[in-house]
Formats: sequence, C-alpha cells, structure tokens
Amino acid sequence: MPTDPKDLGPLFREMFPDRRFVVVSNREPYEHKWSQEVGEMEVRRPAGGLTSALDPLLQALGGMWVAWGSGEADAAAVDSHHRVQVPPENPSYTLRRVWLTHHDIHRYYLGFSNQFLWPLCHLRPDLTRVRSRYWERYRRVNRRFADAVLEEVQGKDAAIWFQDYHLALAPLLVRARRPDLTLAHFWHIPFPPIDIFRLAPQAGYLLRGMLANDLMGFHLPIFADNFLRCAKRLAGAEVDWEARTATLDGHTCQVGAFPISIDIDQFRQAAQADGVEEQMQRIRQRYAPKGGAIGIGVDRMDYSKGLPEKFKALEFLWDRYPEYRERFTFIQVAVPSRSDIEAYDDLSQKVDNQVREINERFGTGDWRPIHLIKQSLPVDRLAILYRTADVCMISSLQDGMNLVAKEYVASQIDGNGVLLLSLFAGAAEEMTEATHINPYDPEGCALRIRDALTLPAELRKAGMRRQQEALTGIYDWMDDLFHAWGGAAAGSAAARPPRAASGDDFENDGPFAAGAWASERT
Ligand code: ADQ
Repeated sequence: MPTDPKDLGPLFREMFPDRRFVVVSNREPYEHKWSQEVGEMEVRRPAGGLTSALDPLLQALGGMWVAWGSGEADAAAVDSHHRVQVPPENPSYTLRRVWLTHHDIHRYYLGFSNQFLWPLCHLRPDLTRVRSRYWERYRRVNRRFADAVLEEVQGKDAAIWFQDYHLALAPLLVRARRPDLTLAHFWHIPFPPIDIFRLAPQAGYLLRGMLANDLMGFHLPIFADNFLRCAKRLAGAEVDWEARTATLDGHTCQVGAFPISIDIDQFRQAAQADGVEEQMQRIRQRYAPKGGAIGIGVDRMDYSKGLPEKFKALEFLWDRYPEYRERFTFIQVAVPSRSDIEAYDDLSQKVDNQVREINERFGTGDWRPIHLIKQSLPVDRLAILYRTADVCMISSLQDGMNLVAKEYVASQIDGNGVLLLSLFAGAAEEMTEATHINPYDPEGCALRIRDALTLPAELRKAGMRRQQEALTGIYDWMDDLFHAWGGAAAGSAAARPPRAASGDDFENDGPFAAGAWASERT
C-alpha cells in the first residue's frame, strides 16, 4: 500500500494515461492575504482535512485545482486567466480560482450548501431553510465551477475529481459538454436515508447531477446504499445492487464506499518532534495544575459534533463521581465555524453558557474543569495535545467519518490513551477497538469516561497498539479510490453515448432552469 503521494503518480498514469488531473472543490488549498507590510502578500493554508490531504497529491501529480478564491488578496495574486502556481515555495501545480460575490457566498455557500444540504444530510431537517434564491444561486455557482473546468480542459483529456456537497450539479454540467472526460465525486458527509433526502424539493436534480459521475464515492456502505435507493426512487435510475451501479439516460455511475483517513506520518512526526516532551509538561502544568488525567476534544463548532451532549456527560462525571474533581481536566478545542448562520451562533452561545456553568459548579480556586479554546491550531500543536491527552472524546451526533479520531490514534506515541468514539461517527465502523459511546446517553458516557480512567495501563496500551496497527492512511484511501475510478471509467468509456446526444439539452441550464426546481422528477 502506498505511504507516500509520490507512489500514487504511477498509479494515476496507469489508470488514466495522458489525462490531466483536475480537483474541484469549494475550499482552496492556499489563500493569499495582505500582510502587515503595506503592499506585501502572504499565503495561508486554510486548516482542514481535505485540503491538507489532497495538496501533497497534487504536488506529486501536477495538474490543476479549481476552487473558490476566498482570500482577501487572491485576486491580486492571479494572472489574467485567474491562475496562480502553488505552493509558493515550490510551484508544482496550478490553482484556478473561481470568484464568488457577496450574494453567492450568502446564498450558495451559507444558504443552500450549509443551511439546506448540510443539515439534511446530518438528519436535521428541522434546521433546513428552503429558499428559492438559495437554490437558484447554487445552480448558478455550480455552473460557474463547471465553466471554469471546461475552459481549463478545452482540447485536453482530463480526469476531474469533484469534492463534496457544494458541487452536486457541476458533474452533469461538465458531462453535458464533454462526455469524453472521466468524472468522479467524493461526498465527505453522510448521505441520508431516502425518507430524509426526499424532503429536498430538488432531490431529483441533485441526484441527476451526481449520477453524471463515473464514480460516486462515500465514506460508508450505508451512505452508498442510501444514495442508490434515492437514485432509483427519486431520479428513476436503474440500479444494479450487485454491481453497485446506477444507470440514468444511458450513463452508468459506479457507487462505492471509501473511508477517508489522514496523513499518519505527519501526525506521528509532529507528536515526537524535538522539544515535545517539555511542551507536554507545560500543558499539564497549565491545564491540570492539580495533576490527574487530561481529556481532549477537537471539533469544529458544529451542531453535528454533539458538544452540548459531551459537556452534559462530563457534568454527570463530576457530579456522580466527585473523586474526579481536580483529577480529570477536559480541554476542548472548538474552532468557530459558519458563524454567520443562526444555528451556529446559537450553538456557540449555548456551549459558552454550559462551560461557564460547569466551571462555576465544580471549579475550585486553582482548577478549572473545562478549558474551551475557540481557535484554530496548527497541526504540530494539535498533535502535542493529542499525545498528552489520556482520553479523547468524540461525541458526534452524525459524522461522515471524523478525522480527529484517527489523528488522536496516530499521535499516541506513548500509547496510553483511550479513544471514546461516538457510534454515530463513520469512523466507528472501522475503529472497532475504540470505546464506542452513545452521545444521547450522557450517564452512559460518564461511565465510559470513568472506565477509561481506571483501565489498567497494560490494557490501555494493548488497545491503542491494536488501533494503531489497524489504522490505514490517506494514500491507501486514494489508492482504493483511483482503482475503482479507473475501472468505472473504462466501463463507461465503452458504453459512452455519442457526444452531441446530451450536450444541447443543457443550454440555459436545461433541466436545472429557474422555475423548474419545484417539481421533482420521479
Ligand atoms: P469536518 O466536519 O470538518 O469534515 P473532521 O473529519 O473531524 O470534520 O475534520 C476536521 C479537521 O479539522 C481535522 O483534521 C481537525 O484536526 C481539524 N480541526 C478541527 N478543529 C481544529 C482546530 N481548532 N484547529 C485546527 N484544526 C482543527 C468533513 C466531514 C467529516 C469527514 C471529513 C473528511 O464532516 O465527517 O471526516 O470531512 O472527509
């Protein structure tokens, strides 16, 4: 199995000889911003599992990444074709920026993507906002991404890899003009059961957009099953359950499960770099001055991550088992996220209040039970926190995978830690040696924390060793996905309809046209 992105280059070229590699995502891997010095620019790498995982791959393969230019100085950094070579210190691929207006950000990104698709896919239809202007803008921005891709691959063969729920329609818009290209899409969040997905007024259109790919990838088989069921019932696709394919309008889409992972070496190296032991010492002195054990949580401030449920469980622990007051300290790193959305702002306030109440109730003169760090931390600091923590607690109510679970295991150099992992995180399917918890049961979670803290050292070490042995890395994920994509592309090339057949339908957005969205194609 590959452990280095360089190993993936030959594989990609074997699968797709002479094709250009193009990644398309909402988020960009590098943002330009103005520095303190007047007229000077600096480059920032936005934190996030996806961008940091795919960037080394692009660096190894070359090619292009098409993404929203979200940085304040992005427009000043590109050439007249909206392109900039990255990374700045060793330019090895092209970043093509797509520009979004204030309305686009509000309606496509914060609106349809994050106030409709995100809550729907995380089984929270009560938090969805259905607005025709969100959908209209989602279509328009997907068209803009598709146009950027088409422009970049004009006259070339290419393998295009779309990422995530922001771009469900773009594959069909590309396929309509260039049926000869091979397209894949990875959906990073859960795909909900049909009873939930059919609540989307535009379910049929979203599915048609996704079915235009040669390969549609999800984290878990259950998400792939949900998608196939929706494709059949809501889009009228013909589904072959054995082959796991869905065929619509003569095009066959292979559907598969590919559990994502992390760059294991990056976390292992950061967790044992020079000076880490002293820093661990300082963390213990600062956060747990009375000694005892430390727990860690690292999440975006998102309602799907179950932060209030986690704090409820901690409250039970200190309430029922007072021996853990001053003997167990919890550090929660919660990076603010999508704070322009009311549900996120409400959550942030709720979490602040809950932490304050718990700290007032159980805190003592020089001990605070919960430290809430609301900022983004670099990987090396996260890795040190992970290594220091005796327990890591993940309480997601719904989560496609959850990379934090894997980052914690990779960073456990001393192997003493216990991972408490929600049953409702995709990672729980693979990480069967972790202690599974049900975040809806705070008393049960408190008991599991207590069990973790009283587990004999040799059992903790043995458990963590088994988890480390079972952990596969991000490049294995890509290897699996590329193999499946190569197979799917070969199959669909054989069955490809003539190019003109579908192209004309999509003038003026064809079936995605304004006004058409309200009626579902079933
Ligand atoms: P997310 O919902 O963002 O990802 P997750 O998988 O936990 O969830 O990844 C979060 C990433 O952000 C991790 O790499 C973590 O280290 C980092 N992070 C979190 N808080 C941070 C902080 N304060 N400072 C710095 N970094 C921080 C979506 C899906 C997941 C899926 C991933 C990948 O919701 O289910 O696992 O995509 O497909």
